[in-house]
Amino acid sequence: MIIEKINSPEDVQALSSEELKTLSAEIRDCLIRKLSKTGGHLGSNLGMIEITVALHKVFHSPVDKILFDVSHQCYTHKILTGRKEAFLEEAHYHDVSGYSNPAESVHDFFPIGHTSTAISLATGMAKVRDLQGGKEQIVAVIGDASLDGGEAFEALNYVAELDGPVIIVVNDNDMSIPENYGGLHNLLNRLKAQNGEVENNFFKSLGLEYVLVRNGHDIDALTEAFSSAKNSGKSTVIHCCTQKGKGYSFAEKDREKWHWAKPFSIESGEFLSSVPKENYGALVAEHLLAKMKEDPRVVVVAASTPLCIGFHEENRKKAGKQYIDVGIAEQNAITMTAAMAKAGGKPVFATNSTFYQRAYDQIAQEMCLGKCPATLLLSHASVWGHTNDTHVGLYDMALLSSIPNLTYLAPTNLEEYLAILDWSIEQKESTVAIRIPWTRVCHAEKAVRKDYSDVKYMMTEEGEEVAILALGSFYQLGVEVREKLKAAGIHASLINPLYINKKDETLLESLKKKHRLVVTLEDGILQGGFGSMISQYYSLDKMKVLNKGFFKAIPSSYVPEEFMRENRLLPEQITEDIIELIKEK
Ligand SMILES: Cc1ncc(C[n+]2csc(CCOP(=O)(O)OP(=O)(O)O)c2C)c(N)n1
Repeated sequence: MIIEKINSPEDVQALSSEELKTLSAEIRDCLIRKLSKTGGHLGSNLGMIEITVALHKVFHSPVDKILFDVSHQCYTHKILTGRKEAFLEEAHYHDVSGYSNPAESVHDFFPIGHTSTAISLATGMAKVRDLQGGKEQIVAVIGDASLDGGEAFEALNYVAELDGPVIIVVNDNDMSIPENYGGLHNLLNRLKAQNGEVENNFFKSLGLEYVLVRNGHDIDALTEAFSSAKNSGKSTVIHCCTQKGKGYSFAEKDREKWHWAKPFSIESGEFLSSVPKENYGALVAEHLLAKMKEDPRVVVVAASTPLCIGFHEENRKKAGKQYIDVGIAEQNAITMTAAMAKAGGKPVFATNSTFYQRAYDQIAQEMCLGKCPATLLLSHASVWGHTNDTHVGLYDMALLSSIPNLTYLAPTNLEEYLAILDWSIEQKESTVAIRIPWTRVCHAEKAVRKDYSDVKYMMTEEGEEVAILALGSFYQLGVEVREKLKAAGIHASLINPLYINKKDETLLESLKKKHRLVVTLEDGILQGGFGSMISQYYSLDKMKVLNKGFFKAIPSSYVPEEFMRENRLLPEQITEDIIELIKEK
């Protein structure tokens, strides 16, 4: 097999056109086989094989720099740059991460996982090249949907200022995770339909050359387009039309489902594990759809990740015009959401914790300064969410806690979650963010409150000496720790604080009567989070405070159980630490 002989891009450069085609077919088989065992970004990677092979045929990495946007589509690049064992041999499947990673190879330049960055990175590298009189090529590879992001637009704007060229390869598979939206996609579609010839080609009007490769799986056409752009010395957009999931029929048919696949049976196309029937995503979608039916002002806003709240295609259709997807454009999503709230709408924006980082300023300024009564839902905000360093959902509490006029709540079960959501949608005071619980679905033991305007923590078990404030997804951890302490003769109080960024001073004050240690448990980084707020509260008191959460250092990818152990967050470790502390007088 040719793939077995590929140890570096030079080996690709030595291959004939026919051999490159054979190599591509071998890579396709290899990716399907590996991903059927490990899961991963199957659809995006199957569509990128020929583009990547042609890039390494024409450009000389790592002197020429190939920069992948999101970098979720860089598996073929990894195979061609000395990491094939991680795709061919089961024992090595987990040797590489799913994104570009400079710790793995000199052919990877940035640890990247968020979208719309590649053109900006390319302009930065090109600027330094030009300052030093370098001649290397800088290539940004970006998906059609990732072009939506403001950062990509901003960088396209800057390209005209460069002395030397950058090459921008647009992999247009006509999909984001769900379908695409907006004028840019209309333009890409017109370009495809009209053989690259349209009036007012946006890329050309910005001063870039533009080339269409109608079949982005045709290695010869791709190598020709890449070589001419390279030789032209001009900044060029090469628009390559590809099929997401190319070569695996199930993935070609249902492109959304196969964007990221769980381990699956190659023959039947069935995923080997299923989502539990009862899950927070599906249940909240049902709830929101019912509210939308009753009230046309309720609008769900997505930024290309609607599945995080169960808005699959059927639900999107049911929601009709009350569902908006702005594309991968979190900043615009937040500002639009703020404006809708101001204009009398009842908008609910949802995405993953990690993607909110994009829009800190929009939340702080456009949304919260003006007290816009919008609802923000944060999913995957947990150690059990995404486990790659680019995607961890552990920073949001510190991030949002610093913003005035925002109430950030962490429900611990379904009934609490839906009650908070109902209250949030109807209240008119200011912005409310909700950290979606990231555990199996739990249910409330008692009726839950309807109004969350007053900051009230909930004492669920009253004890003495030790008080455990177990926040959100770590509430169950608090339950376990309390049980273990009980076995050791300590009857701790257990509290469900609910409010991540606000203090219930009445309750905190009352704890002083019977407790000498307060323990905070939070599913996020410690610095600037919930526990640090509680520590500050008691800073002038005798009360001891033990903050349990995560240190800021996050490994490039982690196994949750091990990561919990490293942070002394397993129930037995927390119990041990508590017992040790209360031994001291
Ligand atoms: C800032 C940000 N928002 C959302 C995501 C989630 N996400 C990952 S890939 C993707 C779709 C990318 O589509 P495209 O660029 O067209 O590449 P494709 O996967 O279709 O090849 C999205 C929305 C992300 N990684 N970063």
